[in-house]
Amino acid sequence: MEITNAEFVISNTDVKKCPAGTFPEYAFIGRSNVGKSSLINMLTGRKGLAMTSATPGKTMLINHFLINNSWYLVDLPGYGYARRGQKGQEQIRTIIEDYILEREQMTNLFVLIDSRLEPQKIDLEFMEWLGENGIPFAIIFTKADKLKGGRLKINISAYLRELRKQWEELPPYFITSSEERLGRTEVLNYIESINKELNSK
Ligand SMILES: Nc1nc2c(ncn2[C@@H]2O[C@H](COP(=O)(O)OP(=O)(O)O)[C@@H](O)[C@H]2O)c(=O)[nH]1
Ligand SMILES: [Mg+2]
Repeated sequence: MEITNAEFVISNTDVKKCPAGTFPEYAFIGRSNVGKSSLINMLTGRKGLAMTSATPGKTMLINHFLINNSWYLVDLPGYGYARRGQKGQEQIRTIIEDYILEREQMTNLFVLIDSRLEPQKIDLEFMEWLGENGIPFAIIFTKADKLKGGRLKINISAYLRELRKQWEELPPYFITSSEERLGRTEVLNYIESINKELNSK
């Protein structure tokens, strides 16, 4: 799939104010700094797209981008950002949970994981929560270009090994680098295959 059109539609904190209609939504989430904005820009091929909503103070928002006039890419607030303080983090949690649990158009969630790091408790617990609530998700390992030699493979294998302790069947996963545009085709094809499946129903 090629992205021929990408436009910012709306930012808000209230799931009820998200766009009306039935277009499927693919949401992106992860810890702050995991590379979410960069990935969204890389996937859409629009350098400043995710930045339009990344001005300070707006980072707690649900951002909708309409892609090819047929589906939405949704940028969710990053979780686990200690500098926001306890109250800020709880507000974020409510926004995220409301969107994920209540938004019927939410078709697939992409959970971004920094490929350089060991499995983090916050991410594992978040995915466990997704499983408990039957939320369809896939993993996107980010910043693959930062790992040299065999390190990338070793880290991904270790991560999958950790996941197998929790999951009988592993979620789909993608390895990406926004810097090198790695994984772009794979992620977009995955979205396209789900869109096709939805259209055929
Ligand atoms: N080398 C490299 N750096 C990246 C990549 N993706 C993001 N970064 C850097 O990581 C930092 C955080 O990225 P950003 O997209 O703002 O993360 P966000 O907070 O999750 O939206 C920035 O300095 C980016 O330039 C990547 O694929 N490769
Ligand atoms: Mg960002």
